[in-house]
Amino acid sequence: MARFVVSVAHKGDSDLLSNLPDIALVGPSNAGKSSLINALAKSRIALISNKPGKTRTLNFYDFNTHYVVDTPGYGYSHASKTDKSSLMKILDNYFLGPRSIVGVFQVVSSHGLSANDLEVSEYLSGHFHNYMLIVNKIDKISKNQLKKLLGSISASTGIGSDSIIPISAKMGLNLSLLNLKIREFLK
Ligand SMILES: Nc1nc2c(ncn2[C@@H]2O[C@H](COP(=O)(O)OP(=O)(O)O)[C@@H](O)[C@H]2O)c(=O)[nH]1
Ligand SMILES: [Mg+2]
Repeated sequence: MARFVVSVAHKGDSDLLSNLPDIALVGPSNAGKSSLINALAKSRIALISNKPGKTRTLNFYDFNTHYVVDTPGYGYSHASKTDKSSLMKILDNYFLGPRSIVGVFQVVSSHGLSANDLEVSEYLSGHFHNYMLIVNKIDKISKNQLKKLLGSISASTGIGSDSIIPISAKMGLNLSLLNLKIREFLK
């Protein structure tokens, strides 16, 4: 069973981690990263909050074969400037640091991509070939809206449709496809 391991705010904290590979979740606050971790774990190991901008640290969840890493939500508009830059520092240190990051999933909600999402997508797709975009909360839109949304995301990001995974963490939609991708990244 998956379990929460450690919240990493400073470099030294990561000494507690083993050298299992990381699957990283990146996304704006409120996209449903914590909900997705709970859905993958099939238990409530991650904190879900209605208040955006809660996660200020890297949270490592041990899934036995790998860690799933919850990163601080970017683009939280009410955060102060110093808060924002300290968040970016945490992300930078992580992405450029010693961890073996075998897969990166950017999680966005079914509202479509913000300018911030696009910027992050460009950065991540340029740095990681095992990068995919997860569109969460598809339970909130119709099949037709989803089809249009996927088309427009593909057009604006240049990400192929086979690298975009529509899911609902809440309803458990399409999680088996996501699990399959995670397995492929771990190979
Ligand atoms: N309708 C719907 N709501 C969701 C879904 N996933 C998450 N949420 C809700 O979105 C809010 C933010 O979720 P959370 O997992 O804390 O997002 P995080 O900030 O990215 O970790 C919560 O109120 C969740 O219940 C989903 O698939 N569908
Ligand atoms: Mg969260």
